[in-house]
Amino acid sequence: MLVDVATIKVQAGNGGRGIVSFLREKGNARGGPNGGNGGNGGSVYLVADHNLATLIDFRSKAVYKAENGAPGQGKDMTGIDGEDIRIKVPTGTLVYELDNEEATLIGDLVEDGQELLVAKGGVGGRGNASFKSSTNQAPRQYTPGTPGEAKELKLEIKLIADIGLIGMPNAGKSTLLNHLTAAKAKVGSYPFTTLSPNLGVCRFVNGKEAVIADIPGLIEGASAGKGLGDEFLRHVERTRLLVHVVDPIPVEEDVPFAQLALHNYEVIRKELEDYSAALIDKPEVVVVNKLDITEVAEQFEDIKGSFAKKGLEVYGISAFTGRGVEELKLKLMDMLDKLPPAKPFRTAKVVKKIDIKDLPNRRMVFRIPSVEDRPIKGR
Ligand SMILES: Nc1nc2c(ncn2[C@@H]2O[C@H](COP(=O)(O)OP(=O)(O)OP(=O)(O)O)[C@@H](O)[C@H]2O)c(=O)[nH]1
Ligand SMILES: [Mg+2]
Repeated sequence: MLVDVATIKVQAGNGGRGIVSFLREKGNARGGPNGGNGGNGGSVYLVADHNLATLIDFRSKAVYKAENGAPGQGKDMTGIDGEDIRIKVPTGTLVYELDNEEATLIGDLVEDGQELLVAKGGVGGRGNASFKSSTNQAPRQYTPGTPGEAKELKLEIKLIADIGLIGMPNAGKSTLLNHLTAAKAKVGSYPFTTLSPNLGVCRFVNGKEAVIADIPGLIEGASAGKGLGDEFLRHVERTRLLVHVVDPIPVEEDVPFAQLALHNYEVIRKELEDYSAALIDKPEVVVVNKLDITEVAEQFEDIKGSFAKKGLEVYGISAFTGRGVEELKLKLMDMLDKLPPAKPFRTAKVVKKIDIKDLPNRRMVFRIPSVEDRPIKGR
């Protein structure tokens, strides 16, 4: 089964502390302050990679930690920055921050190589050298680094495709995908052959291409968990249009094809509606499949008529022989041309990397007492 949801923890590195140090060399007993600043902690980024298709790797590892910044050193040396880590996720991953059961969408990695900063590394503290001023020639102050951010994230893949194929099991969705694209999706004469989404690329006569997603079949009650449930619908949420594949062949002999086809269509529409308002409003092309079967061909005019009464246009095809598929392709090409491009749910922003100048709050300044400051014991 496709693993398309995962929960992970990310922990950025802490900033290293600044240190207190003075120049000590022969002939210069009271050298100036030279305690360096701490290094910045490493940050955690997510990076979209189209080579990945699932979130299965996230099941075995739960916490992703970036390195801490090193403390500052004498001789004005800044501590070494902790290394950032970049975690690869499939393109099409939505990232939610979890906080007390609440999930807030913080990014949507829709393009290959897109990066999202998910946990910012802590800032290194200030060494005493940075506190030197005309009035404070021998500062003994330093600041600790700030802690790195820690977050719990929910990752969720929503495939990025132009067209989604939906319909009941056995309607011929995978057969149609294979006909329209070079995909080799499994086809079977039994329901629920497809267990996880298949993708293919269709090339149109105008030279443009469209990504088509074929998802597992839906049945009545899918929104209540029947069959394989309706969670796969998330993979057609981003599509620009749906192709609803209708199987007109009745299981019971005496039901007229036309009546059954429309009934099946409406059952699926109800499931889409229960899933989300956005899906029911998506542009749709209705396709009646299996026109190579004599009875279907004979009753196609009736089928068309029953849909027309509801104001719906249908395309008759045989995904098996390819009949009507070229016309369908032209229709899809035309519709896609008029539809806006797929939009991400939220643009992933890469927050600027941290800078040592983002100095920590003044109140965090610590001071190492000098020898003179220390109370003298026993007096
Ligand atoms: N005669 C005929 N059979 C077809 C046609 N299209 C598909 N089939 C057959 O119908 C059965 C189901 O096809 P699939 O493509 O696996 O159907 P599906 O909609 O992907 O089914 P699920 O993955 O189970 O949801 C297979 O036996 C196909 O060979 C067609 O145009 N004509
Ligand atoms: Mg299938």
